[in-house]
Formats: sequence, structure tokens, C-alpha cells
Amino acid sequence: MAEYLVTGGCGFVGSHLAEALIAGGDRVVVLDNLSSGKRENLPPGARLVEGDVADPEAVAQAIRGCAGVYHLAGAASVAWCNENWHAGHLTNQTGTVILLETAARAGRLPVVYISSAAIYGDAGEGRVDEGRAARPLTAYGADKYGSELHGRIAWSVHGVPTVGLRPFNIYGPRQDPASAYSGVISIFHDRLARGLPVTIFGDGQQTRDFVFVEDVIRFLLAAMERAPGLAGQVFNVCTGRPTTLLDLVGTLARLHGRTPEILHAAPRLGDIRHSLGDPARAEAALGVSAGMRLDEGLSRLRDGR
Ligand code: UD2
Repeated sequence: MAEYLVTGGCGFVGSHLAEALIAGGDRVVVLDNLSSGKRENLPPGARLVEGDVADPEAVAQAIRGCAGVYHLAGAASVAWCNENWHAGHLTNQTGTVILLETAARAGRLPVVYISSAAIYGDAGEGRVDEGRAARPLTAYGADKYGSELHGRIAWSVHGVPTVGLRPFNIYGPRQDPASAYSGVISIFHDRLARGLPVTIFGDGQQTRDFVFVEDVIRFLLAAMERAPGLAGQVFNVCTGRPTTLLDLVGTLARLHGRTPEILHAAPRLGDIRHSLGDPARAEAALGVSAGMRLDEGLSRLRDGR
């Protein structure tokens, strides 16, 4: 039993992780500025330090007594980061550097951090593996790639064992559908449930590799457990199965028993056409895989579990 810091622990993925750690007998400190995370997402037993990852004092206070750090705080929307370039950079990259420096000073604590598949940019229709050159197309992707470079430096220069994860498109219960910047599944699911039309940006033939949040948690836990042997490395978190947006709408329609009206709008600036990951290297190194089928995951979402 140990204590872990989870940054962004009031958010979608962070709150699932905090819950899993507590269920496994660990203690959890959450650092969250509640900008998109919600206090009610904090699982019972977790301690909240309300503060920003870009504030060194808040990070230093939160990390005290911890055995390791899961760094999940960040602005998750590619579109929001396009429109809020500097603010996104402060959170997504400066926040990571502050966190890594604090972990170094606190005794070289292991850090598992969330990067993103967005670092690959538009890699075409095939599966991308970790050997593919990073070519981010957006500020969001650039900041996540910058965070990876600092993650490697944390290890090579400062001896902080870091493991980076590059999730593809995460979905599941508690992903907030409330803003236009939310993940597409949370938005479409919410609109179908309310009998409203859905808007597809572009022709709907773009593909994504949708990965269920519980699978992502298993990658995070395994990365911490194996951090000493994997330090400085980064891994995809994906299923290796592509889904077009139109197929996604079709599956949701079947599950909800209603076909929504589909509105089309212009593609989003910097939107990637195809995003599909190769899970092989992560599966071998971490000993876990993202097994949840999309229709199963979507029905879990529909049933709120
Ligand atoms: C997701 C993640 C991002 C990053 C990236 C990895 C979210 C919010 N973003 O970015 O954090 O890790 O994956 O590559 O989880 N769309 C519509 N209608 C809508 C909303 C979205 O057509 O109402 C389209 C959108 O234009 C895009 C696709 O759905 O083609 C997915 O969009 P997204 O915002 O869910 O996620 P993405 O891939 O930009």
C-alpha cells in the first residue's frame, strides 16, 4: 500500500484511476484545478488539493509523501488548444515540466504521464507503432510531444523513471458531454439519448481507434508497476481497430433504438483524417491489452456503468 499523486484526478480518466487505486488498497492525493474536472468525480477516500499543475507550489504541496505520480491533468481538446494556444501550452507542457522537476526534487519519484496519439499527426490509414516519427499537426499535439521529450530528459538527466502513454480516443462513463470540445462519443451518446440531431464535421469517413476508459486504467497501473524497467519509454494505448464516425453513429443508433438526424459541418481545423494505433509493443511491454469491443463499451456507457 502506497500513496500516489493523481493530477487531474477529478477529470474523466483521472477519477477512474483514483477509484481503481483506492480499490486496490492505495491512498490517493488528487491535484486538480476543477477547470474541467468536477469535485463530485473525486472518489471517496481520495484527498483533493485544489490547484494548478502549472503552479510549482501547489504541485510541491500535493506530492509530499507520495511514492509515485500519475500525471493526467491537461486540456484534452485539440480544438480548444487551437483557440487557446498559450493557455493550452501552459497546462499541457509547462505543467508537465513543473511536475517532472518536482518529482525529481521529491526523490526521483516514478512518473506515468499521459501523452497522446495526436503526436503522430495524420499517419494515413495503417496502424502506427511507436517507431513512427512524431509529426504533430496542432498545438495540442506539439505540447504532448514536447512533454514526451521532457519525460525522456527527466530520466536521462535527472534519473526520474518516466513512462509515457499515448492514448488514442478514450471514451466511457463520466466523460463530460457538456461542451463542444468534449470527446465525440460522449457528445453523440448524449444527443441520441435526448433525441437530438448529431453534427458530423466533414464527411464522416474519418476513422478513430476508440479505447474504453477501464482498459486505459489497466495500462496506467501496469506502467507504474513496471516503470523502473521501462523508464524513458512511451507506449500506444489503443485497440488496433478503426471505426468511421458514420459507423459509430450506426452502432449508437442500434443501441439506443433510434436513428438520429445527421447534420454535416465543415471539418475542424487540424482535424486528423485517420488515427489507428498498433498495440503490439505496449501489450508486450506492459502485459495488458485493450480488449473492450466498441459495441460492448457503448452499451456500458448507455447503461451508465
Ligand atoms: C482526441 C482527444 C485528444 C487526443 C486525440 C488523440 C478528446 C476530446 N480529444 O482528439 O485528447 O488525445 O484524440 O489523437 O477526447 N466530431 C464530430 N462531431 C462532434 C465532435 C467531434 O464530427 O460533435 C469529430 C471530430 O471532428 C473528429 C472526431 O469526431 O474528426 C473525433 O473528435 P474528438 O474531439 O472526439 O477527438 P480528437 O480525435 O480530435
